[in-house]
Amino acid sequence: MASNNSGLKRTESIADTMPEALKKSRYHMKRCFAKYTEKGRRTLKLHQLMDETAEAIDDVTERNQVLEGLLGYILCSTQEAVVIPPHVAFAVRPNPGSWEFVKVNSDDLTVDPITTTDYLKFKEMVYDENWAKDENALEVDFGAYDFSSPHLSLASSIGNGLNFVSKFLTAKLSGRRESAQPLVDYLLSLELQEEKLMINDNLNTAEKLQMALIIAEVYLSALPKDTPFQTFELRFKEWGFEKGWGDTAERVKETIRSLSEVLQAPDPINLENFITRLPKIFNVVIFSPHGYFGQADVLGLPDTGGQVVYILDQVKALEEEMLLRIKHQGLNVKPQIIVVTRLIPEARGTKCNQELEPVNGTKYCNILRVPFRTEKGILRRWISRFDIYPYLETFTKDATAKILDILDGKPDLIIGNYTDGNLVASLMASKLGVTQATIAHALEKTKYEDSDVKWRELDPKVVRGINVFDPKFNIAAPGADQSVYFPYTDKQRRLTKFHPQIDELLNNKEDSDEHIGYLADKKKPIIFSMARLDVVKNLTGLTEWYGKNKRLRDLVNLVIVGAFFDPSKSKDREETAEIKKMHSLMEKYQLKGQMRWKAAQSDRLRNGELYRCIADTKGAFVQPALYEAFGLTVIEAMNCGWFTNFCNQPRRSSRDYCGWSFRFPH
Ligand code: UDP
Ligand code: LCN
Repeated sequence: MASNNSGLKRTESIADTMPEALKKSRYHMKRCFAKYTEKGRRTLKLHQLMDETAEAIDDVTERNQVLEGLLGYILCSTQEAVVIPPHVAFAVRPNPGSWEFVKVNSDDLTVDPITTTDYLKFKEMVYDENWAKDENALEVDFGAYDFSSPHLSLASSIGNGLNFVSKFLTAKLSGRRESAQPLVDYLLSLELQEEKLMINDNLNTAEKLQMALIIAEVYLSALPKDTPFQTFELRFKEWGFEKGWGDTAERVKETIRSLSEVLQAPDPINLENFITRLPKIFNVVIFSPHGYFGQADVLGLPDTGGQVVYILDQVKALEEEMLLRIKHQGLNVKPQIIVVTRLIPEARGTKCNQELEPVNGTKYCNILRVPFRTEKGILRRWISRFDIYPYLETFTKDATAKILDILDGKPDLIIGNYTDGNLVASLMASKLGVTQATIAHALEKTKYEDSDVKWRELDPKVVRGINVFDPKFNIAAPGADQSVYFPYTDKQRRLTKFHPQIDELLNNKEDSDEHIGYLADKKKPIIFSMARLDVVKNLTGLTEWYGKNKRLRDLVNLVIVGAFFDPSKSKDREETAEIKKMHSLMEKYQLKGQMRWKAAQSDRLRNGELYRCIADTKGAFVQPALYEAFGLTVIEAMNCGWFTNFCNQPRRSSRDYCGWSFRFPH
């Protein structure tokens, strides 16, 4: 399709160019729009638009001709369309973070540009006309939070906020002493347990600081590189310097040089370097209130997926980095990271009823569990993450008191995960006046179809969401533990002790509580997927796709890992329905002999080896999620084998299928 050959110049809008494009293919477009509108009011997703376009222009050559130019580009960039005959409104996202809305009249193919608000109103008309027309209806617009700080402008810069901020600050510093005063004040504010760091009040102006830096650098040049900071600490103090510059003469000199250059002739790389070296963060709080947050026996329980794995890995990596930085800063302090979650008294054999639990593989990190409480007392059982919101304010208060007690003061950074974690993090951060970081890996809007119009069930109406061009956004992609997820070709490291169990897991023919189905022809490559059994994860979609495709069934086997088999054992509404659906698909397509469905697996080391054993069969890992077709399994699979992906392609004929696949070498 025509994304590289759109004929659309950067300065042209879709509303400007679409009328001409429609005119050129008027005959076919009339047929297409008649098709889109024939079923009356509804919303259409991209794959539906494409399917209906294909039905309306059934000659492939003619269809390709029409779709090769601008119209193909517009259709491919359409995220959804809303039909209220005779009109069809398109929400088009030509580039990340850039949206255009147009309304086409299917009778005469005229095109009108419309605003976001009008588009949302139009969409709401499909679901609730009274609400859409109500002038007093609640309208939430996050645009109001979009402060006047400068924003990125290029789509390619999205997620590189730090880089942008460094450039912006560099321009602000501009080498003039008076412009550097905010930086001096910031350095003066740094302290650890009420002891000053970096500089004291003797160096309270840029001029004094600059002079002292020159003297210090000359002094350090005469010392052996590995001279410990303590050797010249007193001399430094007299000049106005405190701890934090480095652990050796060499490192202190580097930091000093870096700041001298920032003050003299600022450049973004030096500035970022200098800021990275500053001793700022010693105690961190990470919120993940919902779910069973534990280190054992929680995978497969509701609301515990990548997030638990991700946070535990993140905590280990963060501690390692903090310890290294603190050492390099020449400080002697133990950093603390506290992961805060809810305490569940009825913990079903997990440790989720334990208040404090050290994080395995770390020195100073703990999980702190605080119960959900109302005036009636403590909530004893697990509840779905959709139902926890009424408890969060009290939870924040209780958690804040505990944290202040454990840390003996405020944390330096509060991190929120997921919507609930970020809500709690915001409440606590604004109460304590501490910086908040948001991990925006999964915000619910993108996970639930049409959640903006199903607001009665899900959320209030939202006009503009976050502005991805805000420099506060930085992409820090999650990774996978390389000691667990390493390439299948790394023969020396392969965990062969798991091979008998994996063989049993894949090949035992008897159905049991643990597995259903078997693989009659073991020589075939395996298509593999592993996830919780949520609707969004779409493991049932993959199964159906496989079941329907005779050629694929002849060529490869399917192995699915996820959930329990007995729907009555699941406490999660959605999971129960998916388990039932999986059973019925296996029955409907008679998949036994070609498909193996194995209950959720919680042994990470064995799972790593499982990915590699699938790679041995020259199979593929598939992530078939309907939305958010990313996640840790994708990264784990990538680490275990060679891969290709075909994500970002529009969903086409297979209605349920979209996602990533990782093909291991052939
Ligand atoms: N996982 C597992 N056993 C299972 C299903 C999943 O160990 O039966 C692990 C998987 O290896 C990954 C995590 O759970 O580490 C799922 O993370 P992902 O980001 O893919 O999905 P999420 O559940 O967070 O949406
Ligand atoms: C949230 C999700 O939904 C997963 O897809 C991610 O793997 C997880 O967070 C960690 O980033």
